[in-house]
Amino acid sequence: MTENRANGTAPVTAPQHSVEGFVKEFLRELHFGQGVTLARASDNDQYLALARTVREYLMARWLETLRRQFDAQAKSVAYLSAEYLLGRQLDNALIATDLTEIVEEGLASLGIDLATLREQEVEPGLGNGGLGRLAACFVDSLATMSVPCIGYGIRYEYGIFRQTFVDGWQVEQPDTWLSLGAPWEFPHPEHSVPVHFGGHTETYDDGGVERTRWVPAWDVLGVPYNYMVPGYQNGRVNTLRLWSARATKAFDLQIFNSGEYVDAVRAQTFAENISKVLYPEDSTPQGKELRLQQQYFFVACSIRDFVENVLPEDFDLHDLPERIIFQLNDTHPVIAVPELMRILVDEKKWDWDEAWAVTQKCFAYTCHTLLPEALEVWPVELLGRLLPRHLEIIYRINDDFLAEVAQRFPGDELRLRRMSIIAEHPERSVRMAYLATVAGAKVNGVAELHSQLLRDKVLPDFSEYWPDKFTNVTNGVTPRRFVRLANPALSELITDAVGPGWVTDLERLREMEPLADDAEFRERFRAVKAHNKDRLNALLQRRDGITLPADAMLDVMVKRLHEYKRQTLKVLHIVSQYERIVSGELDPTSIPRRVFAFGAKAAPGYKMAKQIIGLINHVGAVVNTDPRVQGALTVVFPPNYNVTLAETLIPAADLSEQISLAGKEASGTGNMKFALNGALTIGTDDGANVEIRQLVGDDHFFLFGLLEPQVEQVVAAGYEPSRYYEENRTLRRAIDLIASGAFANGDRKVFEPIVSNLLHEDRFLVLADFQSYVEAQERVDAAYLDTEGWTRSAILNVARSGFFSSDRSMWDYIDRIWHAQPVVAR
Ligand code: NBX
Repeated sequence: MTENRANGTAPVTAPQHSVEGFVKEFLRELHFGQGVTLARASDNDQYLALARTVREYLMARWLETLRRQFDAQAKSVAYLSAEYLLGRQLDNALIATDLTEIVEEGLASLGIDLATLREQEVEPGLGNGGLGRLAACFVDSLATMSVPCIGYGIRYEYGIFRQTFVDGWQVEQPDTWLSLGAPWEFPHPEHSVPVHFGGHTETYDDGGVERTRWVPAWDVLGVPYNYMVPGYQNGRVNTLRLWSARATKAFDLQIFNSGEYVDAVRAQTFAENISKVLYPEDSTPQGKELRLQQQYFFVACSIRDFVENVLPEDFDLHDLPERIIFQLNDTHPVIAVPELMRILVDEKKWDWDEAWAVTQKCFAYTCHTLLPEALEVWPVELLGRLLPRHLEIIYRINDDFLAEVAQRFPGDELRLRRMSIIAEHPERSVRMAYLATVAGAKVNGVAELHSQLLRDKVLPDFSEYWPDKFTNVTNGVTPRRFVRLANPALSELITDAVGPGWVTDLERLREMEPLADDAEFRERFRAVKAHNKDRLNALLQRRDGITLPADAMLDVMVKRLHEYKRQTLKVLHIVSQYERIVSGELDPTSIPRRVFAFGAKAAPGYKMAKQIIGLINHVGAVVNTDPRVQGALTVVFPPNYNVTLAETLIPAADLSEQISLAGKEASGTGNMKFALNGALTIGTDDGANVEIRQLVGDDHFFLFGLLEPQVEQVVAAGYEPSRYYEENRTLRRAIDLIASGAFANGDRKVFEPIVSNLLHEDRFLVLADFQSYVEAQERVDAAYLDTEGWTRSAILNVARSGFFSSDRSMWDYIDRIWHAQPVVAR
């Protein structure tokens, strides 16, 4: 090591962990970082200076973590995910460093309110929903568990769109999260990585060996932006490395030299488009060329980065499986498989079999869906045009694989066709889930039921072929963000009950169980809920001008808008309650007052989903203002549901709606967040609901609906939704009311597509489950009237949900898939 570098190991120290220490650093950042005096500083100046100050407290830990991990030569997890739905960074950094009180006091001494600065931060919404949020929870847990992990992804300039409503209909606005400054990121343009596209392949003679090389047509640069992933009060900070696309110099100059200045600039824009925007479809991939460019772009950068910058210089790549596991978050990064093969075979000049043996040990694949239309396929034509060498490699992988299958199942042509990575119809394309399954050392689903269905329904031939490859890891959520940060009042109550250790050892919540029978504790628990409702009310008033009625049950359904999730079922229930009230059948004073809260973004091109949003808002406009309802039913739909809103909404909820058709929701993770915050669930036997119900107990969960095998039977028997309409009077009246135009100023056409879809198609059996849902809602009403009983159930939900910590998920991945280790001190 050079003298210079040795000097570089001198300790980096954090600012003093005290009010004075903080204030001094904060003012320094304000003066020298922002270039303003306190007297003239805007809220944004103050926020940026605060963020940079907090960053300083993390810096020494970050550098130390890197040093330790390098010294330990430990196995790292490289989490490859096209999405990270991070949420705001400031509060998370404050709890990780235990600085909240110091900062609050220090700012107050300068006449600044921390809460105001908090509101300045625009959350990085670099994901669509569950899959992206899961990635964020996982990197949080690994940092907290001191497990070496690099999260790799894309630094989208525009994250998930900002949703607004115009007359109740969704209108999308660009998410300009970077526009007021990005204090949490560390760009490293000096570590940029070139990524190539297009062109052709050719063979050449390499000293008697015939080899292939790729002659690409164009390239871009990937610029890494590092983000801190602080562990919770453990001195660790892991790294999230997101790639941003820049035009390469060569690319510029070539055109520039020809005097075409404008074209050169345009070309630059073209290259930079790659990381411009997150695709907002969360379940029906659009097969767009730019999306495939995004996928290859970030995995090519990530593999190159790991091999060249993270591993020591003289590292023997034959030992790669001892140092890395690339976890594929769904199929989005699976092009990494042929990329690693290309590096080993074409660049390092290894034998194919030697390369394949290593590659197969370096990847594992997590599937997040059961919907056939959500399984990614890329047309061969497109893949071959963009990545010709990768397509050849995929063909070779497929040929070798099918030859193996043919040996084990001689003459079974149909099986070969079913298992081929290449589909022939409707057009020749690459099935990315099959490629991931063939290449991955392990394949996992995200809840017990999902993993079972994945084996039995989605990949049955593969699970027969490799029974040991398939495993389950039930999802989890980070208790730091979703309890400690989002619900300070409950956190205090829990800490009083079981001590502070629960934040990193969530099974400790069990120790609260006996307190469910303690009347005083229940009283305190209710006070926490009431406080959280006040907090939500204040936020919604400020944010959207929405006022919640006092003393109402808060019934919440927040998640992406999708037909399989069945927001429509909840709307039908609301409409039917409304209809029964106005027709005199139901006395509104006989049921608990309820607020029905929705939060959901629809993919911009998903017409039916947007219709459903319109319906919810229009039903709300009528129900909320009809005096006959006497305030018994209130519908609220704050726009732009995101992580930040979730953090205030979920802790206030009494009832959690998890009502997908059985066999369609892979896991769900919102369901876990609600249970951990003391909401009771009304839900189907789907995804992780199954495990939630098993853990919290039947008496504390409102189950309804067909079970997965029954769904299959109903569908196989030829499902006719109109029969349910004809036979169920309550249902018929609700649908008729919608069809009558009652929620569209008498215009029958507006919601006709929804009505006709329900009556004639109803792919997700909304009508079949309606009666069962209504009955479960009646049980909810009755249970809510028993205040003490309800509180008891809510406390037991919290106490028994420790299993759903993402720390536990991470231990399961380590145990079943990764075989990595925490790097412990010294
Ligand atoms: O992943 C979700 C599932 O629907 C949930 O059941 C599950 O809990 C969660 C985490 O495992 N899937 C999801 O969020 N998918 C996407 O967001 C998505 C995004 C882009 C895309 C396909 C799916 N092309």
